[in-house]
Amino acid sequence: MGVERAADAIRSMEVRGAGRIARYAAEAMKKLAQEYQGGSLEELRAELKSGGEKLIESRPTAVSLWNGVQSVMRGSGEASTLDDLRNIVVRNAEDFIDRSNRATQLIGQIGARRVNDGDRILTHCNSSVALSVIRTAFKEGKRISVFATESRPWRQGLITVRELAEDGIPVTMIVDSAVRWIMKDIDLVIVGADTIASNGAVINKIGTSQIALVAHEARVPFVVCAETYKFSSMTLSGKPVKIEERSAEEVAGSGELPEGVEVLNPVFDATPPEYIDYIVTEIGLIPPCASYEVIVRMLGHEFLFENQIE
Ligand code: RUB
Repeated sequence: MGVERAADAIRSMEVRGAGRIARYAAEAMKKLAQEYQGGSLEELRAELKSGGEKLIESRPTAVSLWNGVQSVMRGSGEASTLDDLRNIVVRNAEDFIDRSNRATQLIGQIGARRVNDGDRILTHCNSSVALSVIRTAFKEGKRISVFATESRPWRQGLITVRELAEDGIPVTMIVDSAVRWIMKDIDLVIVGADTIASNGAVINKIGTSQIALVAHEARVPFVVCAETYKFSSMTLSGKPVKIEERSAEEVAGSGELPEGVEVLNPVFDATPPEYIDYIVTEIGLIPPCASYEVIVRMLGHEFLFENQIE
């Protein structure tokens, strides 16, 4: 798997979901370092830099990708030999992947404590960490059931219902527009995140903010599950989160629309912090207003400002 191929797989959504793409990018950087045939430290450094940039550009919204690549490259500037650089990159990539997998498990355990026996849970799109909470609660013997949105246009809801059904978890699929209708029967909403801004706003699959609004109206707790590498230090240094727009063909096939009709296909939206009850991370359950603290504690001021202010 070359870096170009890995970036294509992420762009085309062959590999998708903020956590998965970050681990996949880390693996691609590791392979690049391991398979480099040349003998020049500077050449490998340049290849890693351009490879990392290609991976980051492949999906512009998920900061997990940026944080994943940064984690792989951390300390690489100090390498004085080719072997040093290779070892740093390989070790960092393996650490990042391990940390990410471990975080998914921990979030499951922490989040499951807030799931009650008999809860009817609504989830949106397909989030591995949100599903980790649901699976853990189910394994603990809680008799839960899940409502999963279809998540047009890409229909990630089909992946969610398949995964839950395979685990024997009772699951019902609904169309996205049925969310307000079903909310009266829901006890808890659990979703994932692609990016969390320093003010606690959560960027996740398009439609998440509507669900949060409806949950707020119905007084149903709205919970976000996210590893700490989904928090964006870039938002702290003032950079807005770019919302990815994908092609019109994902919404309507060719010939389905009259001539001249345009299609807008934004694939993520931002849920304001006031609609979020809490965020489940691997370092604990936090209120959205603690996002600033998470960013600073995980990455540190020096890292933030040395790397992000040009
Ligand atoms: C996936 C999506 C998921 C987050 C979190 O969008 O919005 O909720 O990425 O997923 P897409 P995870 O299908 O466009 O990538 O918890 O698995 O990281």
